[in-house]
Amino acid sequence: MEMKSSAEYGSAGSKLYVRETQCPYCSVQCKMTVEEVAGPIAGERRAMYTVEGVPNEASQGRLCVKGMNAHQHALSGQRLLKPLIRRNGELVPCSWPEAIQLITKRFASLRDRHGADTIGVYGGGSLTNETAYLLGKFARVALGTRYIDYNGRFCMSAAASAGSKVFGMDRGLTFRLSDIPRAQCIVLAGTNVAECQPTLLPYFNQAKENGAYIIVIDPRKTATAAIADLHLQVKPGMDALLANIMLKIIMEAGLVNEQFIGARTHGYEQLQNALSEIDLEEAAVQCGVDLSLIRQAAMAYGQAETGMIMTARGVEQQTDGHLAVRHFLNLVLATGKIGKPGCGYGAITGQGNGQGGREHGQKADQLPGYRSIENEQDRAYVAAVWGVEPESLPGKGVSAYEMMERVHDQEIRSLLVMGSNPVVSNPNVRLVEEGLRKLEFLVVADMFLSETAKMADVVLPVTAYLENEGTLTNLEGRVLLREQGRPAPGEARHDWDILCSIADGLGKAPYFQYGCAEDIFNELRMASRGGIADYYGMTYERLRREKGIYWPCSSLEDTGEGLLFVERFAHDDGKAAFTSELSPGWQDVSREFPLILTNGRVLPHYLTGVQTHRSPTLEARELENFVELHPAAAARNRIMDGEWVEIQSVHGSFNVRARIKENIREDTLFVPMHWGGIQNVNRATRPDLDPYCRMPGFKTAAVTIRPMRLAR
Ligand SMILES: Nc1nc2c(c(=O)[nH]1)N[C@H]1C(S)=C(S)[C@@H](COP(=O)(O)OP(=O)(O)OC[C@H]3O[C@@H](n4cnc5c(=O)[nH]c(N)nc54)[C@H](O)[C@@H]3O)O[C@H]1N2
Ligand SMILES: Nc1nc2c(c(=O)[nH]1)N[C@H]1C(S)=C(S)[C@@H](COP(=O)(O)OP(=O)(O)OC[C@H]3O[C@@H](n4cnc5c(=O)[nH]c(N)nc54)[C@H](O)[C@@H]3O)O[C@H]1N2
Ligand code: SF4
Ligand SMILES: [Mo]
Repeated sequence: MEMKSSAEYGSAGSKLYVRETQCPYCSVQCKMTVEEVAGPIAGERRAMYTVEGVPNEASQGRLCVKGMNAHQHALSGQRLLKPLIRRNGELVPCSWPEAIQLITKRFASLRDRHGADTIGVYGGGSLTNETAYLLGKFARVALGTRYIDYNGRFCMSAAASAGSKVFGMDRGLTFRLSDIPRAQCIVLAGTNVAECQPTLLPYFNQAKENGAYIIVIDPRKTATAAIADLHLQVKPGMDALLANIMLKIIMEAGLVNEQFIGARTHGYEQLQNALSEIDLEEAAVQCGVDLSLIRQAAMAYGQAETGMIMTARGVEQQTDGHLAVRHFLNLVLATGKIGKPGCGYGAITGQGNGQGGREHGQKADQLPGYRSIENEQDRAYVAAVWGVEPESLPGKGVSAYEMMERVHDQEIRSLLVMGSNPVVSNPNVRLVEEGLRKLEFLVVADMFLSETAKMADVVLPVTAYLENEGTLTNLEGRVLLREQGRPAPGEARHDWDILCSIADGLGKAPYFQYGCAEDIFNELRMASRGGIADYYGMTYERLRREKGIYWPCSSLEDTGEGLLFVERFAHDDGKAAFTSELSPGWQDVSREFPLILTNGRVLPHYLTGVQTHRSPTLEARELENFVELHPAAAARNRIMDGEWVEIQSVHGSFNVRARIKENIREDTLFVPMHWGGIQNVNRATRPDLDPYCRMPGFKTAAVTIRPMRLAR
């Protein structure tokens, strides 16, 4: 593997000077420089760094506190620098050849004894497109297993499947970020942009300055709700119904766009019939929102000349997440607010490569370019690119949580985890932990000894965002090249390089011959060519020069599409599909478990916190987990501000500190997801999945709460 010499990293001699990199965290993918301004002082380990935003189309030079401090984890003394292997119950350092030999021996033996499907692969949305692509190829070609899925199942699956069904294509935003200020009405449903994509907030403020009316739908008055003209404090899990109410009001007010509906959609009549059954008053009570407020929202969106609807995990991480998104898309289609400037739908993607990560084959049913592993033509095309027989490609596997169920049932006996911390981030983690303990062989590739890595038989140290090269696709569908900024520390290796070594050990070297990430990208271009997510027209050289290109991009001359669906949708007939199937809702609370537990994020931490807990500046902002609860709920449950509480569902319990706040509904508790162990909210989330996309119902669980001082 070739590394640049240190001199090329900047003019500051041995000091760290990364001319341009990209934030490793969220989907905006802000560009930045990192510079060491003072080296470690004798006797002290600390050095000082400045981080500056570099203008790119999305972030326009802004950074949030996470991006500004991301280098702290990458440069942390806790980085894994050597492979680790379990001996006599302890993880101890070993050499790379030893680690790779053991992995290939165990994988080969499992495959030969029990079949390739006893080995599972579990990826992540932080991986570059190159690694995500290679992981999919590795599972199908090197291992021959059907079992591969990734953490994006918990993130993007509801919106992705809804977009595919309704539009025939799934891309986070159907518009450019720069179109946001042109919208006259913006609906932000279950998305807390202010904390989760902070550098996007100025786009919304700009829209506000231009006179836009902003509606936020969230059970809490979040920092995002603070910029809204109207806040609908919906009961968790009721978004699908809320969207139906809004549409029925719009229909009754005659604000639908008949011309658009006739020319560009189908299924409207069935939808009208379905909605006729909804009683507005009753439905509003079920949603926990005054009908007059919903009416105000519906009229504002319906009457506006231009408008956008955006959803994120609040709407999507539900057992009806797929339908909930489709019902918001009904609103978009019925008013014809798509395919023109200032209009459209956006699923705000989550992880740095939440978008690209779902396009190139780490999903159970997918091949690169958004091709389907169940479609004969798609299989034949990709098999030809890979130089294998189509019949040799396995069929589709199962979703991330279902893989964990199969691990628990010992149908899957070995797992390779790359870029995820599933023992913290899965729902119902008690089952996941039990399952992982039963594995015969667990391999984890990570920068740190995460909670999952601690359980592994082999841990492989990987390079961080400053050290590897590759492309990532931001929430707009814009592909960005992140260049290598510094050499790998210790013996850390690139994810893709590790996959090639294991493939080599399994006798599949001829299919895994790459000298650098760019070689993999060039193969990805071919594999995605002609697919929905077509990257064929992009090259590293173009990405460098043009600073990012939207997909689809089918030729070297193609400049990519920023604004989608201007003339036609991506289905064969060019039309978009309305949805008339109403949501069954969720099981709701009970007398025994009377409160609704929802969850999500806070500004300074990222996902399971493996990275941000290792950044002193970020960690100092939130040291421990907490539950946000309303004063009335606190009083009813005899809870004082700041005290430790236990929250329990039928699936399990966890302990956190109480934070009493007026900003949340009385019937709802909110707990961040950034802590593992006893503070992990996922000890109480439920295993139920959306039947369409297998998204877990993270955002609703029926629970009780009580102070620890009253614990039995
Ligand atoms: N600081 C920070 N930023 C992040 C991340 C992070 O961990 N930390 N993670 C990144 C990733 S991977 C993702 S997926 C995104 C997630 O970005 P978001 O989806 O915006 O984040 P969440 O906090 O999970 O949920 C958003 C909001 O949904 C609300 N909510 C909860 N239940 C419901 C409901 O039933 N209906 C409605 N309408 N709203 C509900 C919550 O109160 C919360 O304010 O953020 C990305 N950015
Ligand atoms: N209750 C609840 N649970 C949730 C959610 C929620 O809202 N509520 N959100 C869900 C969502 S949207 C998501 S995206 C998931 C995320 O859940 P996880 O997949 O567990 O996410 P991370 O905490 O980012 O874990 C990523 C791991 O990969 C490592 N890593 C980072 N970059 C790389 C890399 O380039 N290569 C390798 N090999 N490793 C790397 C990190 O150090 C870390 O250990 O959580 C889901 N779980
Ligand atoms: S976390 Fe997101 S908004 Fe913040 S700097 Fe990183 S990419 Fe930008
Ligand atoms: Mo996510």
